[in-house]
Amino acid sequence: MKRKLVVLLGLALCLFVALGASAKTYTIGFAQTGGNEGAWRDAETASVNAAAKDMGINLKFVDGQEKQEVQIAALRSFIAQGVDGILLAPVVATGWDEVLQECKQANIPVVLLDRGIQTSDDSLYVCKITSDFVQEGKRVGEWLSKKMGGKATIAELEGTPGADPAIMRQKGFAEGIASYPGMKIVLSQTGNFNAADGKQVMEAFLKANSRINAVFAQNDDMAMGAIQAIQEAGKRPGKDIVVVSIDGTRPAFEAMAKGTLNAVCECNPLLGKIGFETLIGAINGQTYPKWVIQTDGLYEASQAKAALPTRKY
Ligand code: GZL
Ligand code: ZN
Repeated sequence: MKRKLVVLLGLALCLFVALGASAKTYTIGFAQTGGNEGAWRDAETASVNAAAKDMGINLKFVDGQEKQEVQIAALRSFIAQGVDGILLAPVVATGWDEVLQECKQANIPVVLLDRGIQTSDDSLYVCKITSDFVQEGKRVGEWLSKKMGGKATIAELEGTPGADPAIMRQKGFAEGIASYPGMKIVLSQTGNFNAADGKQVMEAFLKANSRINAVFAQNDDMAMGAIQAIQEAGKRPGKDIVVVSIDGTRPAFEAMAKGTLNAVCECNPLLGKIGFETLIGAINGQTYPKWVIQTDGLYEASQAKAALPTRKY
């Protein structure tokens, strides 16, 4: 009899805890990089919105306009509103310590979504959820080296200056081509991770050096701009000039199917669910490894048609 009572009480307690946990509506602030970036960023924002809806989360979204000061102001407004947790997609890697200290003092956990930061104090954030950007750059660098037979005149389109993926992809690509002395980067400049700037910079590159026969774009949007610039200059992207990039968005797969883009390394933008789950875990006292790595595949043009129907972004 006594044992039965204990079991019943135990069950009741479990039910109470379960109901309590599921009944809680979390208010989460999301400081997105924002601005005029393209397909990848849109896919990530859509993923966060869909997950918030699915999971019954009260989401406060701020478009950071690609400015760190706007994102810092967003974090401070999230603190003032008393949110339960924060997702931050840091537009640049440095300069976050002060505001993250304020979040910590307010007991609001912060999960870094899709980009890391540079700080001497790891305790200022729960973890970063990103792909391995060095690896991405390295893989396309190696692929390009093989494709070009170890010899190419390369133009590089860099991402937003100071952004974690821009820094790391540049490093990785350099590693990927390092063992091929004939692979030479002759021009490298930022296209700010967007198509319009990518196009403009590529136009200037083509005027500056007529021997460019390979382009490494640090994201798909800039690659799309570069492809347009190459076509307008009367050359064939994918043939006269080999183009590789990173992200694996639908426009990139469509370009590969057409043969204007040669290869792409994926970078998963569907981070909404894992972002919220991690944050809610942290709110409830769970700890995580500092880097929750997303794994990516490398695709070349010949695989694009078959892959297109199942692409999720
Ligand atoms: C990757 C991310 C990058 C994408 C770009 O996690 O931060 O930023 O590759 C985006 O397309 O601008
Ligand atoms: Zn983009």
